[in-house]
Amino acid sequence: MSEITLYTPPGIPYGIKVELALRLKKLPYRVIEPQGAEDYARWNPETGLLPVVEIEGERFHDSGAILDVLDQKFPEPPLLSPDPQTARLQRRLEQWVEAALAFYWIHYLRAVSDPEARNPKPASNLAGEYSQRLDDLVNFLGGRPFFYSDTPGRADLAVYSFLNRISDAVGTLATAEVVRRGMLRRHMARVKTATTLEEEARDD
Ligand SMILES: N[C@@H](CCC(=O)N[C@@H](CS)C(=O)NCC(=O)O)C(=O)O
Repeated sequence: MSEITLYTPPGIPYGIKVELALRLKKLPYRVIEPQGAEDYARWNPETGLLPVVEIEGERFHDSGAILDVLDQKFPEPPLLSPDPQTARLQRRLEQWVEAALAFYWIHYLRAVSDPEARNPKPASNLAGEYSQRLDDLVNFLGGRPFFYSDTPGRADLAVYSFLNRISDAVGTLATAEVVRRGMLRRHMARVKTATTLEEEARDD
């Protein structure tokens, strides 16, 4: 079995997305967290961003590109539909989620690192916009168990990775917004089940 190391700070959506993909594929891995800014540059001299994954001594960066590599090296289960049109929709949704929801993470991180730099927008506006993004997701899901598919793929992992820690980013009301949308709540539960390792399920 390949030796896989995931370099990521804890709790960031891009790192969670990669970790969920490793779990979905039932690949053993270890996680190493950065201890300082120099680790980012050392592990990813090209862009200085994490996550980075090392497989058999070779390093890959950018969560989307990492998922492509995982699919090439470990095809089962695939993270994209075999139907090219569906695969395009899944990739597009992954990109949409990261573009649409990253804003809320940035807002949160700014507020944590520098209270002076808080976004001047009233919180209610932010919550309203966020709520609309969740409605968009419900519409994209339609009646399917997963986005555009009956099996979990990279779009589902992207949505889950942003929404499961969203209360950290926008406050606990944000979690309530997810919970009150039954379709999203059940989708999150399905992704969680699909990425829970057997030994963890036994411990519950
Ligand atoms: N597009 C990249 C984004 C990764 C990213 O933004 N990582 C952030 C953590 S959330 C980072 O490493 N920031 C360090 C920095 O900006 O110096 C991906 O999908 O992996």
